[in-house]
Amino acid sequence: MQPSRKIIHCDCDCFYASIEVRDNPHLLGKPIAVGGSPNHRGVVATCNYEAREFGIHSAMASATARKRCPDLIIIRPDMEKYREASAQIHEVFSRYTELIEPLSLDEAYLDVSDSKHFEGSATLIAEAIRAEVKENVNITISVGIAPNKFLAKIASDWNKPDGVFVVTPDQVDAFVTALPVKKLHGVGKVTASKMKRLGINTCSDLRKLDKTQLTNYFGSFGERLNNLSHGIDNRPVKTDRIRKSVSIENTYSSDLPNLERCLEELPYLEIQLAKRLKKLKGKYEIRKQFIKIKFHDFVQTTVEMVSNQTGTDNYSKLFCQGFSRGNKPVRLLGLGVRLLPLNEEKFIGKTSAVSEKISRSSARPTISREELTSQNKAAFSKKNIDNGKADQLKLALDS
Ligand code: DCP
Ligand code: MG
Repeated sequence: MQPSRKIIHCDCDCFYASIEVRDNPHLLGKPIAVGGSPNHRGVVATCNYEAREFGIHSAMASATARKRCPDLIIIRPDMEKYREASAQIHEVFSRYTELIEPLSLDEAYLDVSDSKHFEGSATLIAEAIRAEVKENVNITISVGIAPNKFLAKIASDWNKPDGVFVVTPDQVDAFVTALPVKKLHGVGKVTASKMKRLGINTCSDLRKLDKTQLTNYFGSFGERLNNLSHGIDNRPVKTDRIRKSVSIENTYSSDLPNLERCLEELPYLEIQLAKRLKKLKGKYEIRKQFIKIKFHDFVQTTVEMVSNQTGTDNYSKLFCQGFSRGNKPVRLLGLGVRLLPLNEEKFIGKTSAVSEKISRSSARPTISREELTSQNKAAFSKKNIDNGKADQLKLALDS
């Protein structure tokens, strides 16, 4: 039998909002959100726990958030600041192990099974990380400690904010038995309500079904459900990450009335995409190009084509095709590429966490272009991509 692993999942509490409160102490105790303006179809990126009391959450329209809490203070994101804090946090992690799988700016898995710190006590390592993050970055971070990633992630959420929760190997069985199925990664609203109809509310209910029954009900997810319901998750902490796609999207504060206006937006979107792709240069090859259109009535469509490079002509064609499916005003446009790692062998069997990350990043809110300051507008030139000024663009459009 393999020795039990020690996995820590670290996740900062209301990350962007914590940084804003840290830097503006007069905000302490008040409900705040970080996101776009309610007058420009902005979206909440996150909010502090005071605001969560009003039912506000990430990805909610800022206008709805303001309705739920008229005193809500909405702050525009400052990505530079969050990136800097993120680098400091990840630096703290790296003092305790080399086996780190970063999931986002504020979140990572650490495998400390072989760490020499604190005589290998994962609990003491986690406490030291929390203390150092508080000391160096002046925000709180919650941690979960467990023998695998799935349980560590649930555990970090268990006592949030500023919390710690440990699931020791001996406790796994009891912990999982009582766990509501909606806590399982991959069980979204649709699967959860299907399970409810079947009388499955906890992992203990799931365990009553055998693998075949689970596969009959839930397809290829059935086998994983069977493992999770027994507390089994053998996924390693992966220090190499692969991306399957890169994309950017923009929500417009007033609808784009026709195809011509959509095509006019294409160069701006391409600049942002190019900036993201530049970071991945040499690691991936482009497999496909795709576009996304969300019409004013929220009906959305994506169109893709096989291509090994990005090209305005291709994107124009895709926009024409996508637009013709609705022929109505457009509220959101997106551009992207699907990728293949150049050194594929290195990544074999390492794809699941990436889809996790991608689904998360696609939920990120966009801020309308009309909210750009004139300074930001100046960053809209291909030249500026190379001298770094396009960061302002990203901040304004894609925070
Ligand atoms: N984020 C975003 N859009 C989303 C979700 C998150 O822009 N739909 C950003 C803002 C968050 C940060 O990513 O501060 C980290 O995301 P988390 O899911 O970890 O959320 P928080 O750290 O804000 O809150 P929690 O305390 O629940 O972890
Ligand atoms: Mg967080």
